[in-house]
Amino acid sequence: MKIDILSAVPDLLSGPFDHSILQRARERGLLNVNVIDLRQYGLGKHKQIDDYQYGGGAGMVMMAEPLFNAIAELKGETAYDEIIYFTPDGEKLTQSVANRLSLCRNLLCICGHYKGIDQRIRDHMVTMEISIGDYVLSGGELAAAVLVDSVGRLIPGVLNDETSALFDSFQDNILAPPVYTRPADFNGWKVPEILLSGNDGAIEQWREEEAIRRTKSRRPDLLDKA
Ligand code: 6GU
Repeated sequence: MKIDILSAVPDLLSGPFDHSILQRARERGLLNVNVIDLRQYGLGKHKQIDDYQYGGGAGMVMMAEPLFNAIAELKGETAYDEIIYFTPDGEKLTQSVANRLSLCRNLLCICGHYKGIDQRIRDHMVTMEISIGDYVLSGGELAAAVLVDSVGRLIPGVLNDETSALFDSFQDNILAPPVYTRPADFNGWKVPEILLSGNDGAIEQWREEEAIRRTKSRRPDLLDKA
């Protein structure tokens, strides 16, 4: 999968994809992330990309023309499955949205700043609008990083048996059970006896019970969907 990210602050995206699972995905050629600097498409000698909003009000709006030119050029090179704009009024990013996007070939992500982007770009060029939660970020870059991480790890071939997504929290709307590693006694804090028993059936049953208990107490809203 290729994910292109159009941003006025590309530096914000220089670190997050260089580690762990996403790094492996990139090394294996399964994920290719490109950050494109919107400023290249800025207008005039100052490479202007934002302007005051019509009707008055505080805050700058990202102009249609630089965005249009950037998106048009990128679309000339790549057939995108979705052109995604990150905005607090978008569709909430859930595991099911991530699952769906992980099957795409090419995505273009547009990161807004200031008061957002000119509505005409949203109306005519964007195909999907995503929010990562009910709070306000100062720009779409961190949301794009969240999307690349949540989607990238689901690309077929990225995870192996050990890191399989099948047992993730949310994959079936049940939270994951608690996990432990050595030592079995740390500071007198003990690992549940059952996990040391070697009884695979009993362990599996314990994990299921704990997962459901955790979901009931922390996220009862999920159980209605499970
Ligand atoms: Cl996707 N963008 C911005 N700017 N703020 C957000 C968001 C996105 N999701 C939640 N808050």
